[in-house]
Amino acid sequence: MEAETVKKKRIFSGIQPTGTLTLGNYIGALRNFKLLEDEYDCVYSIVDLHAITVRQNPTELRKACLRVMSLYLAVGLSPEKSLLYFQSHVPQHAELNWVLGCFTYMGELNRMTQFKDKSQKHADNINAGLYTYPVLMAADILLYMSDLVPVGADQKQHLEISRDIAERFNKIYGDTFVVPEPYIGKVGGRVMSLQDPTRKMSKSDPEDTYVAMLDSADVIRKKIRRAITDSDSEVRYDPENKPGVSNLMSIMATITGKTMDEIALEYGSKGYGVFKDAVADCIIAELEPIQKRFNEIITDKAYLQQVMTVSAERASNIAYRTMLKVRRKIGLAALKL
Ligand code: ATP
Ligand code: LTN
Repeated sequence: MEAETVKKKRIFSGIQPTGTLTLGNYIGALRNFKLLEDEYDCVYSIVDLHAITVRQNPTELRKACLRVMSLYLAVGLSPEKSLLYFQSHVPQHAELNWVLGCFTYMGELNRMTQFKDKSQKHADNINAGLYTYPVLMAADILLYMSDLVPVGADQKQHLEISRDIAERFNKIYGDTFVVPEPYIGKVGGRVMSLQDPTRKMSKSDPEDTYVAMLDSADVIRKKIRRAITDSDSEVRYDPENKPGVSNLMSIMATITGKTMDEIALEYGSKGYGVFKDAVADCIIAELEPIQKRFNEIITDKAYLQQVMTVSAERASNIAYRTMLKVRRKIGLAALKL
């Protein structure tokens, strides 16, 4: 009997092309994208429509889009194995966004903590897109019948609303969407700010609060040395009382694969200076090869264009089929050309 080919489960995730990607984006998301690439059928988008929920400079946005695509490729994602494309190149994202918006309650959106945070940060531009951002995210995920969504811990609430929308739709119209599961790393799901380790590291905060994936070795070392710790000098994992040191330990643990106990044993009494240098060393060793590949890819515009075109076409085929099904289920008249 012929061996049965088992269909791989599907992954979807996305990163916004805003600012510069940080170590938080890498550890919480991009690194897992690569780790999961062989086991799953992966769709990785650059969610440019989400990016415009805050005001962007068009020239900067265009550059950031190509930077994120280059980083996808530089971490080793393969355009032969995975789809690497821009959200705006597949118009069905916006179409499904509208449909799902009609199945989302304002009460649900009112509870979203990211909306509350971003409204505070951008008080002069609290627009409707920022408010319905989670609906577009649900559309991204559900459009591809995704089983699993690798994200940082900050996106857990958005994943929950995506699941609720999928379940609600399925209940009304019968099985239509796959209800997605989040994939959040046990360690590294929330990398904290270097200057305020009680808040998540964020690319829209001041420079010294994050390590950028494209920072030079010198800058990385400087930022880690200046990271806020505590007045004690023991390297011990205790996120509540020692959030700064615990954050650096988590970073080291995800990159090196060492456990917290091993790190504590190795650096426990050596003092923060030695420990911080070791943390900087492992970040630099991890990012340097990525940066080298990035510098080659970013200048190869023809290659970038080819990857985004081929992937967008393949993504569109999947998205088109989902929308046919959705249109039929909700009772829109079929257009036969
Ligand atoms: P901003 O900081 O401007 O709000 P962001 O970095 O949170 O942007 P995205 O670029 O869309 O937003 O995030 C991409 C991925 O990186 C998401 O899966 C998100 O959960 C993850 N991520 C972002 N920051 C962190 C962090 N500090 N720790 C772990 N994962 C993170
Ligand atoms: N909201 C996410 C980015 C994002 C996303 C997605 C992540 C948009 N669509 C779909 C996973 C799946 C953020 O990190 N800010």
